[in-house]
Amino acid sequence: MSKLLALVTLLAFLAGHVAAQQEGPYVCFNGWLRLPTLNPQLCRSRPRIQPRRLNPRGEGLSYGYYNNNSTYCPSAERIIKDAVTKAVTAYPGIGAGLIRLFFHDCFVRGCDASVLLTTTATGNRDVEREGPPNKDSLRGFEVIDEAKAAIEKACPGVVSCADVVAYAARDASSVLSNGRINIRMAGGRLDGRESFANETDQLPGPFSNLTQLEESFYNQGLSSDEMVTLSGAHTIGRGRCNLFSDRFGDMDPALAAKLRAQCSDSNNFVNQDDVTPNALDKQYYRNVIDKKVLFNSDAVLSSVAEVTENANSATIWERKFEQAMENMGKIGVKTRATGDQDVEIRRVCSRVN
Ligand code: HEM
Ligand SMILES: *[C@@H]1O[C@H](CO)[C@@H](O)[C@H](O)[C@H]1NC(C)=O
Ligand SMILES: *[C@@H]1O[C@H](CO)[C@@H](O)[C@H](O)[C@H]1NC(C)=O
Ligand SMILES: *[C@@H]1O[C@H](CO)[C@@H](O)[C@H](O)[C@H]1NC(C)=O
Ligand SMILES: CC(=O)N[C@H]1CO[C@H](CO)[C@@H](O)[C@@H]1O
Repeated sequence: MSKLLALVTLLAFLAGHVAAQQEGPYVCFNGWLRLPTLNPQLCRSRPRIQPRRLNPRGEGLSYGYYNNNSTYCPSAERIIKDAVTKAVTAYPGIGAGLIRLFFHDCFVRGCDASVLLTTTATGNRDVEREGPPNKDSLRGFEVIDEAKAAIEKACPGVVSCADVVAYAARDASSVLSNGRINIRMAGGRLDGRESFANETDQLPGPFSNLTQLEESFYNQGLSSDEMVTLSGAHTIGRGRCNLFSDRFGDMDPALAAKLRAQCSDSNNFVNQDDVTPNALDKQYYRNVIDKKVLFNSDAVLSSVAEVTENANSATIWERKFEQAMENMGKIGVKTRATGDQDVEIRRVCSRVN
């Protein structure tokens, strides 16, 4: 009976997205849809586009970028840190939101704050925020906006929204790990002026298998180990029931029973880590081993050796997480050094200048 219910819910969920899917010729939100049988008419795979590894080493980024005289705004990092600390202390879920915002920004068009736009230079409103992985799911925008507004008062037109997102993810990681995770985040990103919902199909989804996860990170210039390391962020924040309600049978029975009860409405959210829900810690890896994770994309990691290693050593995972977050912040960045066209320092993060 409940299996039937789950199936009906799933099909209803699919129906919503299948319609959107037919619009673009090549778009297929593979990992975000669990198509009962993969229908090639609905879901033609993208032609193997060249992975956007335009600037893999983050050319043009530097530490303390806004302490430099040509881009001087020495209060910027402090303003962001204060805004993030205040918001995350009051409501830890916002910290999870900020860390995920950074990931979703960097994986689509590089870390250029394209995820924040509600309307673009070409007047497009079908922006990344409207894409299936983001809509009604991303959070933390108001913290970015608050920090940016304060920075604009202190030094107008100097600090990019892309850097605000990156620093906010760093600071949220520090707060949620109780100071154990300290990412050396470089600055110097410029903001993009375009954003498209269909490009969010670059993001791996909860139904992705191991090959698909590895491939999506590889396409961004990140290794399989970095994929496993960064997945550890699922030790905080929330997940929506309809993205895992087909998996109760594969979970730890006690947790499955608890989640079933919390999932009376398939649109409900539950904690990703039932053990230490608001701590950015290595508990995620223990949960993978114990079948206490929500998504298929988490469960498939159980075959990976690094999971055991991370589960057994906080410092090993914490140092790798710091490095991998820094590397994620280099994906496809546009900087003063790269000579990209159509970039700017946005005044308001949700719209182009
Ligand atoms: C490996 C592939 C990944 C997949 C398939 C994936 C998928 C998901 C899904 C489905 C959710 C729940 C969203 C919702 O129900 O609204 C989620 C939440 C989250 N993800 Fe991931 N994710 C991945 C990697 C990452 C990475 C690399 C990070 C950051 C380093 C990250 C950070 C988070 C956080 C913090 C949340 C909770 C957000 C909140 O509570 O607002 N994820 N992810
Ligand atoms: C994505 O959407 C944009 C604008 O809506 C469109 O021009 C583009 O062709 C689409 N891309 C794909 C791959 O469908
Ligand atoms: C400071 O700016 C100069 C000139 O743009 C640049 O060459 C230098 O690398 C910058 N230093 C830092 C730390 O950003
Ligand atoms: C992962 O999914 C892809 C696409 O559906 C499929 O071709 C592949 O065989 C799957 N790999 C594994 C290991 O299940
Ligand atoms: C790094 C650097 O050159 N800093 C200088 C920037 O400008 C201020 C005031 O103009 C100087 O005090 C700093 O030494």
